[in-house]
Amino acid sequence: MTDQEISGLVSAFYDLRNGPDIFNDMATYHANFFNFDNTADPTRQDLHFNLPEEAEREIFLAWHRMMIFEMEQAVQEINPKLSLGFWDNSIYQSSGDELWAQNFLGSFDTNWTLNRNFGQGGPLPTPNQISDLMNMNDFFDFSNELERRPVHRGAHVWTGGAMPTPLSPRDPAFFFHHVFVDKVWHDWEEIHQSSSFIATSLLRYDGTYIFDGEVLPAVDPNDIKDSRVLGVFYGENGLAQLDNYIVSNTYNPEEIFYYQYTIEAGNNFIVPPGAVASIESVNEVNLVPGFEAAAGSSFRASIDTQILPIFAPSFQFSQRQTKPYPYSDKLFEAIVWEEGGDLLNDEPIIISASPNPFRDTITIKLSEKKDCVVEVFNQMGMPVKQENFQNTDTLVIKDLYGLTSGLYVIRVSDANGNLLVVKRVVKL
Ligand SMILES: [Cu+2]
Repeated sequence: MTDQEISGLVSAFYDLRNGPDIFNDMATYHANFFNFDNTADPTRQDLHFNLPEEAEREIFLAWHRMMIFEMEQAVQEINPKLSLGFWDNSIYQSSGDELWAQNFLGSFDTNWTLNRNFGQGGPLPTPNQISDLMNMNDFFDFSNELERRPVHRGAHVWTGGAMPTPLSPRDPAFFFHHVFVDKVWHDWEEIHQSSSFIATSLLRYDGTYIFDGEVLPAVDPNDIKDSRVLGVFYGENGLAQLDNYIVSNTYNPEEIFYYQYTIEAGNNFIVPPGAVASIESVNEVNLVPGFEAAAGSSFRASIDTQILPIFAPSFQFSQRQTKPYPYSDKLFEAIVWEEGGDLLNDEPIIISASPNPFRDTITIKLSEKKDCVVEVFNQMGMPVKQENFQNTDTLVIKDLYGLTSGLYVIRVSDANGNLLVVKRVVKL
C-alpha cells in the first residue's frame, strides 16, 4: 500500500469507530456466535471450529469473507478509492514491520486499549504451511486445517490482546489477517475449484440483521465461493489482474476498480450493456485481449495524475481519537483451537488458584508439569502482571500487594499459546 492509502485507511477506521462503530458491532456479533460446540446447546449455528457432522461445518471461510467485504464497503462509503490490504504473516513476522508503525496499525493499540502482546502466544505460519494447504484436495479438510492451525490461528495468538479472543474484530489487524486468510482460500479455489457448502445461509447475512439502519443482504455461501462475485480482486507485487468477471453493479451503482500500481483487465472481463464501471490507477492501466466494454455500457479507464487529492482534507487531518472498548468477559473466553489435538488428548488440566480472595500471593496448581505463561488482567482487561514458568505444576505469583481491590482474571497458556485455563480472582 502507498503512504496515501495507509493514511486514508487509518483515518477511515477512526471515523468508523466514531460513527455507528462497525468495529464494536462486528466484534460483539462475532463473539456472540463464536462457537457453541462445547456449550449446553451444540446445535446452535455458529461461526467457528465446526465438526464434520454439522451442516454449517465449513462456514468459517464464507462468513469471514462476507465480514471483511462488509468492512470494505463501509470504508468505501467514506472513500471509494480505498481497499483493505492483506497481511502475509508467513513473510512479515516482526513487530518492527511497517504494519505496526504508529502511522499504520500501531496507534490503535493504545487508543482503543487492545493490549497487543506480540509474539507471546505462539508462532506465525511458515510459507511451507501455506503451500501444504494448497495441496489439500478436500474442501472441508482444507477449511478445517486452515482454521485450526497456524495459517489462521498464528496471527491471532501471535498478536495477542483482543486478537486471540472471540472479540478479535476489535483490532483492525483482524481485517488485515482475515483478508490474507481469504486470499489463501481464493488461491486454493483457483486451483481446486471445489469449494462447496452444505448450509445455504449465513449468520448476520441472512437478510434479517440490521446495522446502521440497513438490512444486510441474504447470502448463500455457495454464491460467494469465488471472490470475484463480490467484485473483489487481489493485487500482489504491484499488479492487479482483473479477469473472468462480468460487471453487475450488485453492490455499487458504479464499480470502481482502483489500485495505485498496475491494473491489467482482460481474459473475459466484461462490462455488459447498462453496466457502469471504471478502472483507475496512478501508474498504469492495461486493457488486454478478452477485455470487453459493450455498446450501451459506461466504462472509463484513467490514470490519476495527482495522488494526494483523492483524500478529502477532513480525512487527511482527522483526529486519532482515544476510544477504549468496554470491558467484556469474552476477552477471557477459552478457545479450543485444535480438535483431537494435544489439548483434548491430554488429561484435563485441573487447576486451583488460591487463596481466593488474595492479598499478596496466588498459587496455581496444575495437574501436570508444563511450560506456561501466566497473565493477570484487571477489570479493564489491562495486563498487570505476566510471568513465565518452566516445567512446573506449581505457579506462584508474588508481589500483588500494590493492586487495587477488585476483580482480576488469571489466564494460563502453554508454551505454544494454547489457553489452558482462565480463573477469576478477587483482590482484598
Ligand atoms: Cu472469526
